Amino acid sequence: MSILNEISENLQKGKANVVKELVQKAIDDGLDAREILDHGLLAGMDIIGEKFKKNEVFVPDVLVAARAMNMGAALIKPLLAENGAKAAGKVCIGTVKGDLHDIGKNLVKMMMEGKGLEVIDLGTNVAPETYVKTAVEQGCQIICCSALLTTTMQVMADVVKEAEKANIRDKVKIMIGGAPVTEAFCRQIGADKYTPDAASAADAAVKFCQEGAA
Ligand code: B1M
Repeated sequence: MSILNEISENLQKGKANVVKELVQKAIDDGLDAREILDHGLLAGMDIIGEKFKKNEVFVPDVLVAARAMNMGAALIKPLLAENGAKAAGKVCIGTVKGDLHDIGKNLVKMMMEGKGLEVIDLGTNVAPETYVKTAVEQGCQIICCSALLTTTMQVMADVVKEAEKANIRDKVKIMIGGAPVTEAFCRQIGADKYTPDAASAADAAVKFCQEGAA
C-alpha cells in the first residue's frame, strides 16, 4: 500500500498519532505537501464523508477522523507556505453561526497564511455582527465566511447585510465558500467572491489585497 493510501486508511480509522507519523514520513521521503494533503488526508476525509452520508459511520467516527486530519494538516502547514514575495493584507475568517465544521476553514486559513496574509481566526459558530465588528476594529480588508450546511449558508447573506448596515461595504470584500456554496449563491446574496477550494481562496484574497480592497 502506498504511504498516501496508508494516511487515508488510518485517517478513516481516526488513528491520529499514526496519521501524524505517516505524514511526517511522507514529508521526509520528499513527497509534495499538496500531494499529501489532496491524495492522503483529503482523500480519507472524502471517504468518511460518503460513509457518513450512507449511515455507515457516525458522528464520533467523523470527529476522530477530523482530529486526525487536523493533526496531519498541521505538519504540512509550513510546507504549503510559498517562497518568494509575501503579500500584505489582513483578513478575518470564521465558520458561520450555527455551523461547527472547521476543517475547510482551517485549510483556507493555512493557505492564506502561506501567502503572507495576516489571518484573524474567529473560529466556528460566528455571528454576522462578530465578522463585521472584527473587520472594523482590526482593519481587515476581507471577511471570509465558510459554511458546510445548506441551512447555515444562509447566514452569509446576513453577513453581507450587516456589512451594509455598518457602511463598510465599499471598504471590505466578502469572500464565501464551503461544500454547499456556489457561484450563483454568491451573486444572489451580493458577496464579492466564491472560490471552490482553499488554494483558490488564498489566490483571490491576495488579489483583493493587491488591488487595495480597503
Ligand atoms: Co457534518 N455534515 N454534520 N460533521 N460533515 C456534512 C457537511 C454533510 C454533507 C454530511 C452528509 O450528510 N453527507 C452534512 C450536511 C448536509 C447538508 O447540509 N446538505 C452534515 C451534517 C448533516 C452534519 C450534522 C447536522 C450531523 C448531525 O449532527 N446529525 C452536524 C452539524 C453540526 C453543526 O455544524 N451544527 C454535523 C457534524 C459534523 C462533525 C462535528 C461530526 C464533523 C465536523 C468536525 C470538524 O469540522 N471539526 C463533520 C464532518 C467532518 C463532516 C464531513 C464528513 C466532512 C466535512 C469536511 O471537513 N470536509 C461532511 C461530508 C462531506 O463534506 N463529504 C459533513 C473536508 C473539508 C476540507 O472540506 O469543508 O468543504 P470543506 O472545505 C473545502 C471547500 O469547501 C473549501 O475549501 C476546502 C478544500 O480546499 N472551503 C472554502 C471551505 N470553506 C471555504 C471558504 C472560502 C473558500 C473555500 O472562502 C472564504
